[in-house]
Amino acid sequence: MSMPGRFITLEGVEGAGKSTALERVRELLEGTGLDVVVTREPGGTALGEDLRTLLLGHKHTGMADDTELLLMFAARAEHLHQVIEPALAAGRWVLCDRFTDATYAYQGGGRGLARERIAQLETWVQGTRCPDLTLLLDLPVAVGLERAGKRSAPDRFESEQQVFFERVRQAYLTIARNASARVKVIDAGRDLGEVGAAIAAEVEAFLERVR
Ligand code: T5A
Repeated sequence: MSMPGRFITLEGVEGAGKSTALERVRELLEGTGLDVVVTREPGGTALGEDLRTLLLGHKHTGMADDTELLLMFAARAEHLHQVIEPALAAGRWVLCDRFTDATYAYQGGGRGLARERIAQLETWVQGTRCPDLTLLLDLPVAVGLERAGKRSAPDRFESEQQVFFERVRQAYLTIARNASARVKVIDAGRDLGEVGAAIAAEVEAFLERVR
């Protein structure tokens, strides 16, 4: 009998190297013959990508924190209905660039919204669905911002001050401490080869566990 689909997410502060890591994880999974759906949040559907444009663009710079939170979950509801749940039900693996941990980190840690408020939406939108494995790429905020800054003009989140990202980072690390079976912290401050090797070790350990 074939294995059921699994849900893997990648998280980290700006410039942690998620895009690079995502490709590495995809290669590793596909290398073992798995059928992988690669997607991202906010986004992953036509409606979600439009919401992403509203969330990351500078057109609505002063949107209320609650609005931002609700738009994140609106995009997530669509993503779950259209992409994630159907793929998992069909036995495919879903590899997602950010998910609800990002909401706890950015809207919770960064913006200061109450954890309970986010948890209510999480239950409403996701039921019991949550990732089976999360790789958290951690590195000092200043290093990440420098890497991200070399790449493109800052989006609405990247325009925040360094202290915002310090809170985001600490929120992520708190999640990792409280959910250590699911969330694996990767030291992303090292060179690409070392980060890639650490990622491979975690993915291989996960494959061992679920097979
Ligand atoms: N958001 C998202 C919320 O607030 N709440 C939510 O619920 C969700 C889901 C968009 C934004 O939305 C927010 C968080 C975000 O601000 P995003 O598209 O994931 O999310 O935005 P970014 O964090 O900006 O993601 P990026 O893909 O742009 O950044 P990456 O993937 O972390 O960085 P990457 O891989 O492009 O690397 C950055 C640069 O560093 C180099 C790369 O070559 C690249 O140039 N690099 C390294 N250099 C040296 N050594 C290494 N080990 C390196 N690894 C990468």
